[in-house]
Amino acid sequence: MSAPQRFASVMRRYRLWPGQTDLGWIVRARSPCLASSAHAGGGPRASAASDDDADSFTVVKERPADPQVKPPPLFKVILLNDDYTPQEFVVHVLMRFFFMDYDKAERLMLLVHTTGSAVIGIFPRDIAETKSEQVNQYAQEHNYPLKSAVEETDAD
Ligand code: TYC
Repeated sequence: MSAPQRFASVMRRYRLWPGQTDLGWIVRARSPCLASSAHAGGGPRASAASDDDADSFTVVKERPADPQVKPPPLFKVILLNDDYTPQEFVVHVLMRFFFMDYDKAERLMLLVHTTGSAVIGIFPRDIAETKSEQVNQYAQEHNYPLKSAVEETDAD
């Protein structure tokens, strides 16, 4: 018996079929070409799987994505303008802590300078808080009043 035929017979014996929902789990063959042959009761021999390829017969039960589980919330790091921090220092901070190239850092610095504030990055909470803290501490160490803040993004 070929690998696809043996797979089809296992699937029939246990009354499994590809995509079957079984107590909230989805039954799937690991090899897609074997999975499709299960319906046909054999079908063409899978070219990629040999007869003694044990993996050919692995039936994977996947738990479907739980619609109740939301992705983790994201947080904005917002840079605030002030009248004293030198522009070049702000550019340097954006390059150092946010890995921006010079042009992007300069553009964002000018946006903050002209509008009062701008989002300079969006991250999971702990990363956003760490980056904001790094900016504020680094500015303080250099005796500049530069400040950043963290704000949750709108959840939609
Ligand atoms: N407004 C500052 C100046 O003119 C420059 C500056 C830009 C400061 C952005 C803070 O987040 C800032 N020197």
